[in-house]
Amino acid sequence: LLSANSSSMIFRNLILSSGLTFLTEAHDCLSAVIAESAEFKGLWASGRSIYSALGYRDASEVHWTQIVNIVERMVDAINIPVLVDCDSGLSNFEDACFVARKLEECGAAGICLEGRRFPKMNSFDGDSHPLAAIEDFSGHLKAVKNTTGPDFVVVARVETQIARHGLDATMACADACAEAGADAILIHSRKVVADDILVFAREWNNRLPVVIVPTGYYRAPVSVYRDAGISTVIWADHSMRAMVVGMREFSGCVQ
Ligand code: SPV
Ligand code: MG
Repeated sequence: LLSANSSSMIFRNLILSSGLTFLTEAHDCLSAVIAESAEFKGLWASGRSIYSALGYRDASEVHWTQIVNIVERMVDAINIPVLVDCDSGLSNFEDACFVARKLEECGAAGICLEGRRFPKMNSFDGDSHPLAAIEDFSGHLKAVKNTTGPDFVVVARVETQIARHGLDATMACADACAEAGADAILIHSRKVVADDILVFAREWNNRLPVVIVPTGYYRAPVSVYRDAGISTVIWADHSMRAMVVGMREFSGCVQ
């Protein structure tokens, strides 16, 4: 069993390393164990997949204590670091630091926080994506960094491209996240091609490691990410998708 400190340290080294790291989604203990045995170096505790498994929408409908319980079970069963999808904090601003600390205490290696208002909606749902003001988001990041230990990894997820705010807004948001002490930038896009991500990576020039989620643009070969200097790729909901397909096949409901 990894101690909370060493799992954060291992994860920190992974995202800072020059190679491309792949994290895959896990939503419970079993999917975490399977991913570890497939030799993934780390896991993404995906909000969307955890909520689906519990029968909720990806819209902040699950109480944060449930997330902490699930992450704790995953961490107990494996020896690889877990990055927890914390949406816009899993709670209101006042409680968000407390939630981050609880996740650190239960052995998560880090959390990802996105610049949205609570309650959030999934980036692939609908067309309206109201974001948090940059000062609120960076204040939130700063507060979480001040409450958690020095190795605990805080990934800032920039959603400006999801909200179609353009490159200037994206760079301004990423700058504010870096100044607030974020350890990496997750730049999200729902496009089917990787161009927005690649433009950002070029402009950003690895000021902090860049994390991506190629759910829409999965056809881009991974060599493109390597060449762009991307740090980490998250396969964000793939175990859940595989599970749904497998169960549908078994139960004969594939048409
Ligand atoms: C998740 O897996 O919950 C994510 C990634 O946040 S996405 O669904 O692509 O927004
Ligand atoms: Mg999510």
